[in-house]
Amino acid sequence: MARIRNRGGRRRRHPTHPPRERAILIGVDSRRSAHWDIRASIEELAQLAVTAGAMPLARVTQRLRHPDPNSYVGKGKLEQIVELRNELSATVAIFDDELTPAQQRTLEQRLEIKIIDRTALILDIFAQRARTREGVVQVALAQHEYLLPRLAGQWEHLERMEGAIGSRGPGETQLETDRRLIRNQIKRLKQDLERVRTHRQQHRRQRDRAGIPLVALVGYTNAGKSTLMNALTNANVRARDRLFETLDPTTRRCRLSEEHTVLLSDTVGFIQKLPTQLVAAFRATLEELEEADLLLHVVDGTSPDALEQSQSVERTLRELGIDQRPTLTVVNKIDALEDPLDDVLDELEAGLGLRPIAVSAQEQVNLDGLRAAIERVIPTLGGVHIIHRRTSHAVAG
Ligand SMILES: Nc1nc2c(ncn2[C@@H]2O[C@H](COP(=O)(O)OP(=O)(O)OP(=O)(O)O)[C@@H](O)[C@H]2O)c(=O)[nH]1
Ligand SMILES: [Mg+2]
Repeated sequence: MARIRNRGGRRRRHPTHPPRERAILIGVDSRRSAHWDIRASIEELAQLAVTAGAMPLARVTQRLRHPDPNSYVGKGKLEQIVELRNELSATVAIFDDELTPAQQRTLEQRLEIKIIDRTALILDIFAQRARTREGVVQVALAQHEYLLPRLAGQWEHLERMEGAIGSRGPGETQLETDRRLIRNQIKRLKQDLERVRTHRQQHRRQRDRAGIPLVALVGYTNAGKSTLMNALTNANVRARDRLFETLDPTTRRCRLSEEHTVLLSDTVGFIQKLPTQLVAAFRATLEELEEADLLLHVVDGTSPDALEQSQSVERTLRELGIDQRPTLTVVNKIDALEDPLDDVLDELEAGLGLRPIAVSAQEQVNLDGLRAAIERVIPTLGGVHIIHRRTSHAVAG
């Protein structure tokens, strides 16, 4: 079943396949988003939209203290968006934050085109990408959790109308039926995941017996984790210039030298405003990270937002409770930097408290340096507070 769905997904996002959704992107520049420049955030939303198969035609931003609780943007802005919709024959409006059910309803009524928020967009991309049973189930769970509180919004006005003409019959309303179906579905999906998890734990126990250290790649989506994985092992993971190319984890042996071999694991990337439903649903996948002895935090050095991206990765690691894990920061794509390498490294060191190791996974630059750095850390793994700060004794091993 998963395979059929995947094929459908692939066909849907093929670039020559019409019709592509014509999208207006909308974001609010509020204090909440202080650490992200609104333009960077909307640019990323555009990438997400393209990845999901839409065509971004216009970007609308508004500076507000908070998003409007009723309509996300203000009244005047909403008028402008209606005009834009007409001018551009837009078919979808994509919002840069997760909308509340109330905002969603107002916007649907006012704009009369499909309303999608950042969370739904990311969920959609994940649904298109999921290949394994585990991936499919996790995404489906996240989508159902997202949908549940929004069902009320979809049906409320109908019910009220029905009530007004006194025609509501006995038994369950449509809303109650739908909610019950979704809740049952959520329950089933959770049971499925539990089975996957048990299987995974058994698998892990076997690996533990082998006593090989586990090194996990983490980082912002599109940073080059899979490319690095392929460069360090012969994993053959698909690496492409698209957000969330990788969903399912891959683990391979990685030979560092004559003496040392580690297991290297590549997994799903992170993004700012990562939907909480996804983090929760992907716990089973992310548990792989909890087992890791060392994290390699891969940063795309060519991104103007490299520091913001790596900080948002650190926030997610904190959320997952693995921010205290020994970590090496790896700045990737140094073959394509516009700024001097030292400037990039200095900025990240100042922001993260760690001097990164510079590599190019694609051009295989300084991979020996990276292997040597991992190797230096290995004897200290199993201890607690190793190379977390840049201490010379930690890397002197
Ligand atoms: N110039 C340059 N491009 C790179 C390098 N490493 C990766 N890339 C490119 O960056 C894009 C993303 O690479 P991936 O390896 O798929 O990135 P990822 O971190 O696995 O991304 P997700 O799985 O989507 O989270 C691809 O187009 C790669 O070819 C590098 O060292 N230099
Ligand atoms: Mg990847």
